[in-house]
Amino acid sequence: MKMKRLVATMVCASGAAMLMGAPAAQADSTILASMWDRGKSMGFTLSRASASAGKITFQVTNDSASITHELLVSPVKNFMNFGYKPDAAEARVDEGSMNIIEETHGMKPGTYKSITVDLKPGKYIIVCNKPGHFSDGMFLPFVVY
Ligand SMILES: [Cu+2]
Repeated sequence: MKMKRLVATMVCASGAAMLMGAPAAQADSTILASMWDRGKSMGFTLSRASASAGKITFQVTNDSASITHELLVSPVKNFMNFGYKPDAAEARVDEGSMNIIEETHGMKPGTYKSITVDLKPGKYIIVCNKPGHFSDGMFLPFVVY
């Protein structure tokens, strides 16, 4: 438990560093998304945690050395309760409960994919729904203004 909290803090710190280091000329509608895992922890690092409404491009890289990940964009009403239903047999979220807007599908380690979505203002969750990955914390909030 203590370990998990430490990892979450480290992820936030690296996310903030990336925000400060983002080139000024980069359009705010382009999000660089890294999918990673280290030992038992895994997650996303996004270049921005929010964007203006409209067309938003996620440039997704799987930076894992050995694990296939995916990026799903899912709208939620509330960051404290996503309203997701579990698919216990598959150890993941029941995708029928996620209102998925777009997804990369499984990406092998070292691969890159770009997806563009047209998002209205609201709250979204960026999720990897490979078995066990959501429960291991592989999701992040994303806000559209
Ligand atoms: Cu994953």
